[in-house]
Amino acid sequence: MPDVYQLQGQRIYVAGHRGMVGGALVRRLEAAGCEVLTAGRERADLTRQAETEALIAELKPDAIIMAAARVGGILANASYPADFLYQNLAIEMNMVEGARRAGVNRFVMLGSSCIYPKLAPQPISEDALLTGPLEPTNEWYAVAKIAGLKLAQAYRRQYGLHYISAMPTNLYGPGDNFDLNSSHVMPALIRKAHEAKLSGASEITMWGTGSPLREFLHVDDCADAIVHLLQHYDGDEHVNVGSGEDLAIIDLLRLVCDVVGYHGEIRHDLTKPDGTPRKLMSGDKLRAMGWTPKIGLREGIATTYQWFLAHVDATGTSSARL
Ligand code: GFB
Repeated sequence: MPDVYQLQGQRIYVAGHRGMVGGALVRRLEAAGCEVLTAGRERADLTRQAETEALIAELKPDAIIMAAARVGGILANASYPADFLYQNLAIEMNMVEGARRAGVNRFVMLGSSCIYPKLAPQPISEDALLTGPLEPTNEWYAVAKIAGLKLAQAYRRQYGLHYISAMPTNLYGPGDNFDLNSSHVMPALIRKAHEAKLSGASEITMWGTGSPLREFLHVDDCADAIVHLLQHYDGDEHVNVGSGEDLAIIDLLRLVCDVVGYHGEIRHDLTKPDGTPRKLMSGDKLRAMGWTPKIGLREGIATTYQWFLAHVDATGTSSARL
């Protein structure tokens, strides 16, 4: 595919560089020969308009990738609806308007597969957006992410800016949040299996029935796809970023236990929600642009477990990027 944007030597601001996705983007862009710009929360609180606009005016990047967000797993989403809606809307609005004011011509907005209706036909193609009711456990986050992609579209239409949006599936990898109350399922299961192995526990407890199906993508593949879009895509519609394969959560747990080396019984905590029954995205649009994922699920889990062993201490807090 022809390039719409040459990366080499470009100054690219990665918002949210301390998060799992932002960290992966920094690594990927540096490998591509970009000058990567970052700014921590101590320099600017991105939920504050004046601070965000001043930061972007000062950095004056050639492009921005928006990986800053309030994120979390199913329980965090359901427990903090106001935070997930307000903080994400504020960050998106401040970043997009700040970018326009500073004359930033290229911008990649990141969303999530939860933007689609709870019962969307599978695999979910981009045009399923806004065709039905959302999954209640994360509708607040989903509404904010839908607003984010609409902001990018609106700024393209009104101002002629090259703003695009990417919608990643459930991500995992180095730099993930391993806190059991706020994390997504993958880091939670890695940690639970590891701790069960260490303590010699006879059983491990997962949330819900284990029957929901989820698609997982390693964060390094996700960063690679986002950079691919920055280089090759300049369209109005958002683009799904996934692995193209899903599995039941119970099978994910079996796989994680196998990688970690834990062989106990599986128990279910049915007081915890299942969430949406299935959300496998269609990756046709991105594949047609010449991108495919490279990291298999077992391999990705194994390297993420190695990262967990090296960086997360006994209290579950990480020494890096969390
Ligand atoms: O990854 P997760 O928290 O979020 O949960 P979603 C996925 C599935 O794993 C649910 C089950 O069916 C959970 O009930 N699960 C089993 C567990 N054991 C555990 C556990 O120990 N911890 C966790 N967290 N889950 C999120 C959205 O939805 O997906 C976000 O809430 C975002 O907004 C993200 O869109 C991509 O996949 O259900």
